[in-house]
Amino acid sequence: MQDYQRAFIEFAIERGVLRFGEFTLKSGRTSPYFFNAGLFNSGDALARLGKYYAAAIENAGIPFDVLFGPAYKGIPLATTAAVSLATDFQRDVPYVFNRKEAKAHGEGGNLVGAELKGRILIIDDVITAGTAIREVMQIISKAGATPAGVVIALNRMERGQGELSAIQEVERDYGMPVASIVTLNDVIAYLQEKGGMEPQIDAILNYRKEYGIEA
Ligand code: OMP
Repeated sequence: MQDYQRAFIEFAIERGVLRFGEFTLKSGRTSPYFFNAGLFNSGDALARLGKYYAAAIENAGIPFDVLFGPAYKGIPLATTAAVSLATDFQRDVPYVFNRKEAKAHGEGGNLVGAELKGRILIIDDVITAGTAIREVMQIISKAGATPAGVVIALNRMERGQGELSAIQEVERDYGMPVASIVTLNDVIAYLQEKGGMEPQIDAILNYRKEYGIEA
């Protein structure tokens, strides 16, 4: 684990974004932890979050032309990542987001920002079973753009339809890489390093046995 990844986990726990307990997921699974990116809910938190996304984008080295933030949660994520790429990494890249309802007046359509064309890097929060990201892929293919990859905050490392993880299935089906700031393995390693979190670690390991992949 790199220093920025450890710092990110600490930051997420500090902000209450990463929590331990009992949570029902979109997929219906009952999880002993939850990552709520909406709780990065102040100017400072968002600025710091952007730096972590930008570091993960740089680290992943995925060639792309435009950042895309899927509505709603992806919008501030892509925005703050774009700001950090410009200010911390001297890379001024265009970004675009969608609205969920098409607008018939004014500029019209349901895309705001740069044109959704070329190689698109999607910025999102979490992938569990891969349902949300598959919906996003339809927006990109409808626009005639090329998916370059996805960067998320947390890879929960959960199984998809078969033996592969949901993320590996997305990578296979769309022919693009999915990178993350941290993975569940990083979270487990962090908790083990920190100590005093054995019940939470046990619950996560049990959950991983049922829904997770080992890799
Ligand atoms: P999938 O569509 O199953 O991949 O779930 C991903 C979505 O679930 C995310 O975009 C979130 O809206 C939500 N989610 C979280 O935000 N944090 C989590 O830790 C887990 C989930 C989830 O419900 O699986």
